[in-house]
Amino acid sequence: MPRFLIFALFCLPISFSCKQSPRTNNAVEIKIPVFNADSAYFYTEKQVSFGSRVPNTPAHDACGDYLADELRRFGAAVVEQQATLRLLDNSPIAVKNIIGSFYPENKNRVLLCAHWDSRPYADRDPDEKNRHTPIDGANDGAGACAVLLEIARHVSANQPSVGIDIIFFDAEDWGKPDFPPEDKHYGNWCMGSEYWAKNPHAPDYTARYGILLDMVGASGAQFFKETFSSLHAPQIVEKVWEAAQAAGYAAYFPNRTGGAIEDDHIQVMKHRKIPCIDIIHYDPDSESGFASYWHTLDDTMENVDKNTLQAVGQTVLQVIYKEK
Ligand code: AHN
Ligand code: ZN
Repeated sequence: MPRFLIFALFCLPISFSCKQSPRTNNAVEIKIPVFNADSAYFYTEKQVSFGSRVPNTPAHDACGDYLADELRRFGAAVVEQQATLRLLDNSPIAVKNIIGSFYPENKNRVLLCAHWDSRPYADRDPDEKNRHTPIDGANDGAGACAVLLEIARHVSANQPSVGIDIIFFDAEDWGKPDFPPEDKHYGNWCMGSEYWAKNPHAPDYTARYGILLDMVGASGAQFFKETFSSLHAPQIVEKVWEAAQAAGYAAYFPNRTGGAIEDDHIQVMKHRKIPCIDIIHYDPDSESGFASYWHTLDDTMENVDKNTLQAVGQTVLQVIYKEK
């Protein structure tokens, strides 16, 4: 047999196999971690166990220390941004935004955020005598922070292609109460995120995009496409709803329009110019739009469902581990 033929025969299978091998041969395929809802449920319970996390109370400060310590335990670089803000009666509230940065050397960043404070009054409670009592905020606050802590645990163990910043915003829930306020001892929504967005923990801080979680733990919750998110960050909305489908949670993320909610994502977009969406349990067809536990003494652990935490947590993991 001529030498060139032997050479050609020897090469053939190799050239075939080369053609068939994927182009991304040397790129490492990143596996999507499995979100653990038991762990998220535990982080929710832990926050609630401190008591209502209302600024200027010991429960608030103790829970803030817990959240910052957990982020540090997962290896994040943590900034505890403290500020004194003022209510309408000019009384001071000591607030703390808690920022945990993973892989700070990576310039391609994604911001994940939630508020960690709880509402100082159950102003939507059916029983009038409860309306001045602070809420547990198991869903309205704690559940979303818990999902982010569980994501932090995975991000620290398995490096995604993007760097991740997790921000727990304070003083989100000081909006004007539903009862006629005798005094002006209340503030605005989103006071902590407004402060951070105007005074970021790192000068000129930016990220490709942000995802805000708000009330992501209730049984039967569904997440509709929030209107400000769809208007100002439509690609991120699509990315997240497609990720939910890919993760098997399309039923939790229907292709439907929700309400237009003033929430922390507005501050992030307005003052930091980072497109940011809000994953929020809000149904425009229901009476208040929010679930019946909302801003009542019923916002307790009994209304937290591991399946909902799982759907949201796994969807967000799907999004960040699919990033290049
Ligand atoms: C408004 O009701 C305008 N925003 C509510 C945002 C919120 C309160 N999220 C949780 N608690
Ligand atoms: Zn609230």
